[in-house]
Amino acid sequence: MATAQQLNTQFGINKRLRFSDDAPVKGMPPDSRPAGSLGAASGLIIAEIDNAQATASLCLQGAHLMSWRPKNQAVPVVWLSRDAKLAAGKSIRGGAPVCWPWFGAHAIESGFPGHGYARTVPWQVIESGSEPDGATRLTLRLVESEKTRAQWPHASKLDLTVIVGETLRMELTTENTGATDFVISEALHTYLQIGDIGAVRVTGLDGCDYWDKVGSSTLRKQQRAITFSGETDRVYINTSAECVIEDGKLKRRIHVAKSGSLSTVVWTPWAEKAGKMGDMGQPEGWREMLCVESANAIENVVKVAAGARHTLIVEYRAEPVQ
Ligand code: TA6
Repeated sequence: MATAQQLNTQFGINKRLRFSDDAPVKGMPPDSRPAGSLGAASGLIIAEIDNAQATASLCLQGAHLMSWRPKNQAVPVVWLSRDAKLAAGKSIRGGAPVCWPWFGAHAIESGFPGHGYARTVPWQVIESGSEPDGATRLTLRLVESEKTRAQWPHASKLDLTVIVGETLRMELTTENTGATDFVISEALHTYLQIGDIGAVRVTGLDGCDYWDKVGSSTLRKQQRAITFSGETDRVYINTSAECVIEDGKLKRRIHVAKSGSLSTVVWTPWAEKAGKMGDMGQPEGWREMLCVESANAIENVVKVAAGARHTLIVEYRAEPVQ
């Protein structure tokens, strides 16, 4: 794998895109760096983006965007747990984990990692650049190995392009490079930062069917906006709708617009589950995050024909509310 110095030579963009193995997480208060974020200790490399419009950080393992803060926002839009840990082969709590080539538990192998392996294996940088509007673009590709092929015996490529500016755009492209069709489920499992879970509502999914995963999985229909008063774990199906998180405490709206995705997952663990997870940040970090995930899951799995490509795209935008 390339070193930070080699990556800076090949893909760095002045001060706007730098690679390091010991980077503070941009957009997060200094005292909230993820535990173990001394990359040198973990051996992980982090890309830091700092342009006129925004700051962001991304761990090359998992192509895991960890934070994003537009410079017109005092508070980051993508949440990272204060207890997030950087460690080889381990998922990072917060940011935008890539769930692929399956979402949730593996359909057959209970020993395979939940949400697939993409978020815990090395990815390599394949391209970087600046957009005409000044946003910073970075594209990474999952590095296959015997381990990945043991869990996913299909010839494929997986690329993630992130475009960091006043909006955050993420494009996850699956290419079937083999001779037989395959089926994936997937998600950009993004943790968004909110003022307090009791002061937000999510609009855009009114009338949509969803699988309620709290307790036994039950099919229900959404009535009006989503508000939160307990553990909420829902997979909305057959919807390409844009969602809006309306944050009454931070006085902002976060727009989540997507294409190539027919499922939207809405999740908060609430107190008891958060306490068991142990890395949601003390004392009540879970109250300051809400997952709105752009996915293809359950009824919406995707068949990628031999030689074909499929791209899931999501764009986040934050705006103040008067
Ligand atoms: O997307 C919601 C969910 O599937 C929840 O059921 C919960 O398990 C969450 O993902 C977190 O999963 P993780 O493997 O990142 O701890």
